Amino acid sequence: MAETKKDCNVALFGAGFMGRAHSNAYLNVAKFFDLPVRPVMHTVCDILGADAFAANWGWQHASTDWRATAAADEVDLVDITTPNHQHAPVAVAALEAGKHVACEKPLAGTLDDARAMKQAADAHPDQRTHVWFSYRGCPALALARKMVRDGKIGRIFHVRAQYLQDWAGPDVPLLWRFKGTESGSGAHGDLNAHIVDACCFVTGEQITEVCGAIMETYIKRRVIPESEAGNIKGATVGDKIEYGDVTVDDAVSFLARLSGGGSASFEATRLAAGRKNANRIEINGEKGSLRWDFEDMNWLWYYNVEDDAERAGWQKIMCTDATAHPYVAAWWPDAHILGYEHGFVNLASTLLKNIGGAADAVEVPAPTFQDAYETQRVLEAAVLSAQNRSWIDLSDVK
Ligand code: SOE
Repeated sequence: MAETKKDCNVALFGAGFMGRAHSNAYLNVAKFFDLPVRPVMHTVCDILGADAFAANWGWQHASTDWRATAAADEVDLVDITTPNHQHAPVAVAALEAGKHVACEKPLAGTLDDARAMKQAADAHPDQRTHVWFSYRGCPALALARKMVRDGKIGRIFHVRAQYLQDWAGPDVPLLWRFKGTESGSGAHGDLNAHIVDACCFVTGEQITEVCGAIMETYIKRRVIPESEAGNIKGATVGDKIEYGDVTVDDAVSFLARLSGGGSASFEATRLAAGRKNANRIEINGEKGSLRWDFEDMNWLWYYNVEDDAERAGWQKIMCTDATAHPYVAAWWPDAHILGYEHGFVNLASTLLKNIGGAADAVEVPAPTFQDAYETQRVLEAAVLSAQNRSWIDLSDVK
């Protein structure tokens, strides 16, 4: 007789693109992973209304009242996918109400908000926190982390990371992602957050200094939309054409020093024509190199300096072997490849194992609010470096 698992009632905040990705994860995670708790899709809360979203995805209730939902006695886990400026108020209220809290990246739009979320998590140590840096859920990136930890590339000399998209051309309306009061930053918090997390995740090192940052807004005004459909290409413009100022960056690049002494470079942009979701990282070590590109997410490239000259070259590893690659045992046979949505299902399994007291069964760590706060400090250091045209020591960014 299978034991009855405790329910974990989830309240999802935000019914947009990430709301869909997380709903898909909760719908599927218990079907593919053995979990200590049973996720229940209890309530979806969106101030613009979520009745149709709830019906489509199978949420039991829909609400527009975020305070009541965050405090509801029957809710165990609050999961935040709202625009960045709403992360802190919801997360702090939920932690103070005794909930576990998951939140989309970046942790917040500003370092002040991120700090408040971290401090609230510190004040409630028995409640789990989790940040959806979803690319940690890609088996190939998790394998890269394992290979570094196993010493396969030795001492790290360089990390080279880019996150290049091209969706933000001049015809894209003034979405929340272009408003500093709602997003905090543009490509920087949206995309550099991912590759800074990936750098620390794969190398196991921290960033200690930042310099040479360039931060730019190329498209300074955009047409004000009539509505935003919760996804990047869904906004509509009415008959009345008005323009508003863009108050965030379109692109930010910067250099950094790693705690192991190596150097790193980061580039994020939404204006790299032809690059659709080109999230890529390369790590060069004393004994070899690793490189990964999300647009080929199932492959990891590995170069071993110890290969003899006649066959030296990059090895292309298909990371779908259930006996060797993280998360894959839950899914399909070799080379029946995974996609973007699987990263969220994989991370949801980690979240629910942590909540259910099975942290020892977690194969790949997901970021806590503390980890994501460290990433937010790096983002802030890059902004300061760009504004002051200077080197910034992370010890000066709290
Ligand atoms: C838009 O840049 C976006 O949706 C990001 O916000 C996500 O984090 C990324 O996974 C895909 O692109």
